[in-house]
Amino acid sequence: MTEQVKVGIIMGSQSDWPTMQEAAQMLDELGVAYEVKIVSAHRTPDRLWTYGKEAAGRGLQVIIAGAGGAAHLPGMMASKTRVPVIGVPVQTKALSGVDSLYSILQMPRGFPVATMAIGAAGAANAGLMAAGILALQDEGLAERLDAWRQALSDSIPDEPVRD
Ligand code: RP5
Repeated sequence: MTEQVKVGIIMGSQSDWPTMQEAAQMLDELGVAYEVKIVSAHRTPDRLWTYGKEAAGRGLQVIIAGAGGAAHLPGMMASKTRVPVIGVPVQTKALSGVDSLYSILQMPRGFPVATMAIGAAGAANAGLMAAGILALQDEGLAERLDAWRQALSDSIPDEPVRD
């Protein structure tokens, strides 16, 4: 039997993958099944519509959506599904990702997107956030996430290296 995929990682373009792979790697590390798709608010609006319409019925519990520039994907996805959407602002050349951040962050009341930091750290944190949500109902995952967090804390030295 194949494992139920509970996390959807979507992005506006192939060019977002180097950033969004950080979310995928985090889910790999924590043993969370996910799918990865290119879904663009502007270039494939019908795909966005269908993905959002079917998300809850397909058993998705969290959607991680990354986009850059006029980054409407996370917000539009949040408009189409009640499945929680975590937004990742992809860093851009022209405006360093502040454009992406503001596009994703400033949602109107009623349709929230949980917005992460710009770029790779934001994508990695999106993976951790998705895992944290799923861990509320998955003891094994909760233990793995606790262990991951502890290992990170343990890796931080008490004092800086002075050269
Ligand atoms: C957005 O436009 C994508 O999310 C991407 O970050 C940005 C640029 O896309 P490409 O022109 O690289 O395909 O829709």
